[in-house]
Amino acid sequence: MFKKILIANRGEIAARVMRTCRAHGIKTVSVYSEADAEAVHVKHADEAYLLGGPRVTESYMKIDKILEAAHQSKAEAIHPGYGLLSENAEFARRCEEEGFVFIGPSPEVISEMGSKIAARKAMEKAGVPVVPGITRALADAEEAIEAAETIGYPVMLKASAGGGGIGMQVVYSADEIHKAFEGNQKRATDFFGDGAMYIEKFVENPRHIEIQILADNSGNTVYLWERECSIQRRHQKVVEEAPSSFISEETRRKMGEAAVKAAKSIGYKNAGTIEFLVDADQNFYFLEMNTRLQVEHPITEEITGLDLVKEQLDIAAGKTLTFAQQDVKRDGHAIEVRIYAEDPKTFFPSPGTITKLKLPEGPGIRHELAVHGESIVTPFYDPMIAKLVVKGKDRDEAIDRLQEALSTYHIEGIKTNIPMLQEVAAHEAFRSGDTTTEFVEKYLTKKKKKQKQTK
Ligand code: MV4
Repeated sequence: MFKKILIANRGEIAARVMRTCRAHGIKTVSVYSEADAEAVHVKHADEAYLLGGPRVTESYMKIDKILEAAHQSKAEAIHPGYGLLSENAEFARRCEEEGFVFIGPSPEVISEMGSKIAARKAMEKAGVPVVPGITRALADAEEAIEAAETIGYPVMLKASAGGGGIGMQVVYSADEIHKAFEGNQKRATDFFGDGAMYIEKFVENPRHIEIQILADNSGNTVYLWERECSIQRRHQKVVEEAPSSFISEETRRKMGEAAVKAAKSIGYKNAGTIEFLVDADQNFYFLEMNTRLQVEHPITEEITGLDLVKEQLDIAAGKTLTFAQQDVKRDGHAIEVRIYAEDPKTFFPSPGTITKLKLPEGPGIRHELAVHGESIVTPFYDPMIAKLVVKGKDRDEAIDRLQEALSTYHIEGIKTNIPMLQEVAAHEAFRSGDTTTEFVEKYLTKKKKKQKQTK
């Protein structure tokens, strides 16, 4: 096992990775920006190296600076966390070239899954169901219209380099493609430096269900069940749960097996997630693969009893998985909510200084924190400051615990989205499991309007 690793990230995920390291006697090296000198990930590390200015482009995205810190500290491996450089194939390649183990899949696989067209192609080849659509870059609106006629409207125009909704639009007619194509292509070019566009049939009111997999270097690949992450706001996940209350045991097994097939076919190594859209009839379609540990990984840990970071470290160190598919447990129900420093009414980020932090405690409650009692929440980074993870013997108990925990969660000094999370947790549509991707639109925005009207 590694003696020392560098964590090329910040906030709660850096602290999370360090917790596992500490538990296993691995020394930790953190990197930080000028804005993060007092941050949790610096406090928790054995060593810390300043990268540069507060903006991520001056610090956490600086590959050369990070590798310099890795050399100086004599770290053996680098954990990229999520976001930032975690799905940057060049970073993974540079780590390897300079003699460090990148804790993740190969640069080739990161690159292949980073292109949604290449990923679709790989999945078609492997026999994993993809959304009906076309698997090549469209030159212009005319080509897109031609393709759309064969698929049938409505279709979704997507950027190959996309994700997170950028360069993506639903279109209902040739006329709309004419209007939408160039704008989305330009946005994709501006954002990703890649304007390749493709189209898929639009799946209406789907669920977003993803499968966690682990793959070692000896050819063993297992699935660790699913996470349902349908409740999102502007492509930002808000609530995630495991298991999904929607899919049948048969769909669960089929999706798990499809995910393993997907991972094996591309030579995937380490922890990864295969995202699927699931329609009302439980048909599932590959959407994309995330080649990193995800924000919502704790709910999988809660139901399986595994430490996913430990599994990542073991795999990266060349160890063989110590369990097979039939040994993977599934116990109880876990829910994660993301606590954002944002105004609950306008949804704008709410930076500031936390003056008081009082956390709920009790059975089935877990915290992943990016902040402490006197933290400064700067405007430079993702406004997610904490994750609250609850577990119960079943979904009802988990929701009860979530409601109780949210009602006693106390943060002073900044605004948070806790009121919105409480609204979700208390909603009968959430309790009944009507958790499609349209949840926020359908239940929360309308309710607000009604409240206004009755005032
Ligand atoms: C879709 C879709 C419907 N049909 N693709 C959103 C982010 C990006 N990764 C893919 N997304 C979607 N792709 C087809 N063919 C609907 C969405 C989508 C969505 C997906 C998961 C969770 C929330 C969502 C919210 C809006 C749209």
